[in-house]
Amino acid sequence: NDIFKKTDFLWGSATAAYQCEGAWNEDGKGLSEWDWFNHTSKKNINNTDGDIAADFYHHYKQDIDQLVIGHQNTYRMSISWSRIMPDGIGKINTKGLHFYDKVIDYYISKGVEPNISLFHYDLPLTLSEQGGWLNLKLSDYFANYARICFKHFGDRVKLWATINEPHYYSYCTNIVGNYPPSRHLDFQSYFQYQYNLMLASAKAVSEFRKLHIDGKIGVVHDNGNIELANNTKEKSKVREIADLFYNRMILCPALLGELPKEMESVMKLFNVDLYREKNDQEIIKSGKVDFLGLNLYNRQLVTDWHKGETNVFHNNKGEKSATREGIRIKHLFETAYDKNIKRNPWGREENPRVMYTALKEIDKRYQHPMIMITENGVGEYETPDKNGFVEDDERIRITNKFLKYMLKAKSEGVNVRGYYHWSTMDLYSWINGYEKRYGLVRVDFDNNLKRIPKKSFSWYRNFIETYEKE
Ligand code: BGP
Repeated sequence: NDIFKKTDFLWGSATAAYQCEGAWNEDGKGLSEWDWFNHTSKKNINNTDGDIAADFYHHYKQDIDQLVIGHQNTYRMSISWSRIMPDGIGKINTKGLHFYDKVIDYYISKGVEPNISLFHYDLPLTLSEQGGWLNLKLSDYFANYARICFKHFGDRVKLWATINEPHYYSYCTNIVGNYPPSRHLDFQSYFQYQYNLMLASAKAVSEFRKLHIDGKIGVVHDNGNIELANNTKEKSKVREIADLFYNRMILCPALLGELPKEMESVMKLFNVDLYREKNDQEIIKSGKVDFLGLNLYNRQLVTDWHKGETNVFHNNKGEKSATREGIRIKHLFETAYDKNIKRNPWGREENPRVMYTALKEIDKRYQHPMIMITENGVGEYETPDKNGFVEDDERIRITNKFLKYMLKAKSEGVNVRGYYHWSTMDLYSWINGYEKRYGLVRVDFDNNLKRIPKKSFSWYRNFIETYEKE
């Protein structure tokens, strides 16, 4: 496996299929849960969809060429399950396979290392109608789809991830309700989803091992640690519950091959009874990953529950009035509000130091795993000048801090081997459609999807160059 033969560190950027591809019904693609949600559901408050998005489906050469100009040597993307298997099981769509063949071959020909996630939220609609990730058969269906991808692309792709953010995906689907099929404060489904997703991940990892693919496979988690507010009284109780709530349903199976020891006792507090099967533990044991992908955006600051009913605070719109983002869980814990920290319009803390604290903590507690920062970035409302150029100084300022903290952790021995900026170009944001921008390259959605590199694009290129010279 020669991923690190040419370089000791991978520098790139990331996208996900639904958010950038468009071509939602082209060349035999089946519908995904997000197609349904954005076309039909009244619970979609974005009032837009990914039908065209950045139209990567027809612009991939241009986007990859641009990435190469930016000195990026890797690109993270996801495969749309319903493009490969329109119903999630059964018939294979060869045109779907062919599209990804073209993309993968193109960037390999340019010296860019593909990093492929098998699942980034866009569940085939047919499977969603059968109960989605609550259906116990899903993990087998996923393993089957994964095997097809490994067999087809495994001769070229050396970096794989099973599932993107099983925790956050479940949080949005089952607690907030802004992802399909929109359940609200449903803790039973929240934990069952994570459990089933990790079972699916483990089964896919086993398939990967059976096929002796010459590569590495990981799972992608969001954020990774929690911090306690200073005035927290019941420190160990809050820490244990919140860490299980946010992280350990994912990190323990992925990195230790076991379920969290405190799982049973914490589940009781939530009045949750997980459906499990006899040999699950064996499956999880054989599903340990080679690396952890970490999507790092913000800190989870928690404290004791004070008063009030269970509630979730989530600001999809990015309204300035947002004061907090997070959750209150009666009798257990709540997210804390730190007045001294700047927030973005979505109410999230701007706190790049979490890059250091999360990396150090995961390194210490989970046996020094190999880690890739699979996403990190800054969402903004942006106004270009008359030439379409965006001077995104805020993005540069904040990302620079994130990167410095990452390199500090690396210099102290954390085995972090890659960084992917979110996102390669502007694309669809799950929570704010096309208003919330993350790209290093602007996409003009009103003018032929024209691509114009932002100030951050050249800044990132220089950062990579300087790192490589040192
Ligand atoms: C992560 C997702 C990405 C991306 C990013 C930004 O959770 O993996 O797909 O969207 O967050 O989030 P948002 O667009 O909701 O601001």
